[in-house]
Amino acid sequence: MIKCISCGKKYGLDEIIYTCRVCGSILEVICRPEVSREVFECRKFTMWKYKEFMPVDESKIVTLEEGGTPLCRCQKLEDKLGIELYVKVEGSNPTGSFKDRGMSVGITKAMELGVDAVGCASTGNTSASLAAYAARAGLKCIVLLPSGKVALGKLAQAMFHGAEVISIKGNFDEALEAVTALANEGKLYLLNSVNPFRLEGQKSIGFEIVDELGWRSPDRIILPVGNAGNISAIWKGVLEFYEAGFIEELPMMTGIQAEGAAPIVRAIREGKDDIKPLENPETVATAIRIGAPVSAKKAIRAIGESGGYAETVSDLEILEAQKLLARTEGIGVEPASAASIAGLIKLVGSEKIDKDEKIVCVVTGHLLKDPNIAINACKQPIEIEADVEKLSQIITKN
Ligand code: AN7
Repeated sequence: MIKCISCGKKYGLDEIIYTCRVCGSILEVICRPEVSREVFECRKFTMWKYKEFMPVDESKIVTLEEGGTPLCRCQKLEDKLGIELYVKVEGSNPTGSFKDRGMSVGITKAMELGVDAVGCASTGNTSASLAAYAARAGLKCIVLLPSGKVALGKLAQAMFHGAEVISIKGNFDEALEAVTALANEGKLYLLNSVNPFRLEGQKSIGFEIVDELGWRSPDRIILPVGNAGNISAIWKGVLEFYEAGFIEELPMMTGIQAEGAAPIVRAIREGKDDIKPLENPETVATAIRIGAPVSAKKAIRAIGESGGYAETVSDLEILEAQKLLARTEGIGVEPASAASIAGLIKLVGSEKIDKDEKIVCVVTGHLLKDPNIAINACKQPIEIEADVEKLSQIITKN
């Protein structure tokens, strides 16, 4: 069943519905399979390893074998920060971001419902992922992008997978409003994370983390927050495994926003249970350049219930963390993803995080998503002839 998170009104799993018809609040899918942990044993490591927890018909899934991403221990950063650190590398998904998990479930649901067109507004990754999964399913795909604010790799993916890409003169929040209106007119099936089936896929990040840690929860999970779907989804995942008796503890959910786009951090600091939309969000991390996060209520609840924390980081801190992760651990991530590492560094520095904590930072998208940022952050290559003498002079000098 689908249930309103505010008034509790229930809806059927086959209803096309994005917000509660009674109170207007956001919805969640209720999923309580009766299985034991042993059913997962010997299955291939993709997010479908946990298929009993996915509310779709498993015989008809649309998949690119998403999930099953690496959980890399980061020894050098551990030495620097004095904590136990693992990084969940979501850039290893088929289109290079965690969005693939949600799209696999979302597009499967779209097929079950028998729709012929899907759509979204996006800061980039959602559109790249939707375009690929819609192509695989043979569905028409329409994506609305904020003009001039989508990283090159993501734009290339959305266009190349055959989506109808429309550039909106406005920001993400305005694009989302427009596409939601189209969805409400029945012109397309909306696959932004307001669609609760998206989060059902993304909750598998939480499943995988505790599975990989030997059915133990880390003390804390840190991740970047834009629309706040992912932090809500991961919390839902760990909570479902906790309620199923698969794990005995829960992680403190810790959300990081860019200073110029931090309505959730502000709401939490003011003790509110929902945000006040921010008119002109701005950050170098274009993926999380969002002023009116749709899943804010769920995220604020997750952070509160788990005893977690919300913090902001500056654009400079984001770019420094991105480079640090790339150069000390070999993990290349896009700026938004580096917000989790920047947040970790800031919270260890301000002693909000204890030195004996076991921490998982989720890095959400691949470095190549935003090649311009990467190239502009580096010294440009020297161009010379292929002459051994000149070459050896240069490499010894450097
Ligand atoms: C790399 O693609 O919102 O808090 O339209 O691409 O669940 O929104 C992207 C979000 C973090 C934030 N990291 O996740 C979109 C979009 C990366 C992202 C987020 C996004 P949410």
